[in-house]
Amino acid sequence: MTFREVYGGAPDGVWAAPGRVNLIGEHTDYNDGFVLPLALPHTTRVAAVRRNDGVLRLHSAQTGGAAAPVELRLDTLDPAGADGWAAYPAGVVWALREAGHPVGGADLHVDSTVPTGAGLSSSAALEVATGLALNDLYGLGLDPARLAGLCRRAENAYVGVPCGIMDQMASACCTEGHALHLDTRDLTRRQVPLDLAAHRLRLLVVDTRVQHSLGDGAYAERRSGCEEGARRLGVSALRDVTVEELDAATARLGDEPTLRRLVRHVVTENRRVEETIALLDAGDVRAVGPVLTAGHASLRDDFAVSCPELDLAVDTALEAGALGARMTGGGFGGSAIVLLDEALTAKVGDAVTEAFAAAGHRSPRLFDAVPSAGAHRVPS
Ligand code: GAF
Repeated sequence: MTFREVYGGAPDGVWAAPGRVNLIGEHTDYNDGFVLPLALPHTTRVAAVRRNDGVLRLHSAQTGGAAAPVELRLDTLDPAGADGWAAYPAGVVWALREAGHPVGGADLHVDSTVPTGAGLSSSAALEVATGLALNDLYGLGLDPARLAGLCRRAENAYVGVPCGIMDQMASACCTEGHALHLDTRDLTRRQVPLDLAAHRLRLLVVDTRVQHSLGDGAYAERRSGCEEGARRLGVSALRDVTVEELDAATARLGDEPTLRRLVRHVVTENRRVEETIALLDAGDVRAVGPVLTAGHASLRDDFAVSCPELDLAVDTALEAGALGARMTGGGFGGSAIVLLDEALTAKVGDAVTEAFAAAGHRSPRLFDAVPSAGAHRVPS
């Protein structure tokens, strides 16, 4: 159903926010580290109308044709009652109001092409599109980074998922043709040109269709392990440990193999982001491949967030000639990315699809990650 079919009128506007893949820098954002995501062409669109009676109505084209919108009163919004997809936009309204922004109600209609549960930030896309719509409708004047921060707060405190800031910042701040180099400690950022076509390269996304969820405890466990590691090493975050200090640092963790591995992943992953940036700045995009693959090995062996389907996608792509491959996002399912010569696209894609069939896995979904625009108002 469209906005008009649900609410019986035209929206004041339509706002779009993209999903993302992360090129490198995984599980570094809640350690004050570096990340390098890019926005996908897939977006979540929020059509919205302002209302001033303290009522929030929410409807999604993805919820199987339910005719009636979810209706909530703003003065009763409460994290304890958050449930289902509506918790994300409701959480954004809650976070804006908690921060003192005068949001008085809205009718929202959501439609999305971002695959859900695929580790491609469909949640952040929904939050950021909602936040941008309210920012414009109520003239709040929030810049993209502040908006991303409030969307993250919605996810942490209202929905109850302890994510870092990468996904909301990627959705809000990426630009077409670039990856976003973000320092998650102070949110300084730089747009890094990523012209794959000029190098006859492609970045393929392999959605394994193993549903990934950050809410089931394994993500929170990794996060608190990292915080424990930082505490024991006497630093405010693992970002403060360098690769040169790593051996001494892990030795100090003593007989704690799990903690040592978590620390090693984060410290080496921050270095891999720096290496990738240096290669991109030097125009040596092909050389990024092995850095991605090393990142996958670290997530698989040290951080233990991969799964058989992600490993199969990565290994098969590399055997078929890809330059590099890794899981992307939080892990435990979701998607892998593959950097490859554009001439090898069909060969690598077919090899992965066949390997999944042979292993008895669901058929993966494959598509191109073209560095796309961040959140914006859709011209009417
Ligand atoms: C998920 C989280 F939402 C991000 O904050 C980040 O931690 C990522 O997993 C892992 O890099 O996407």
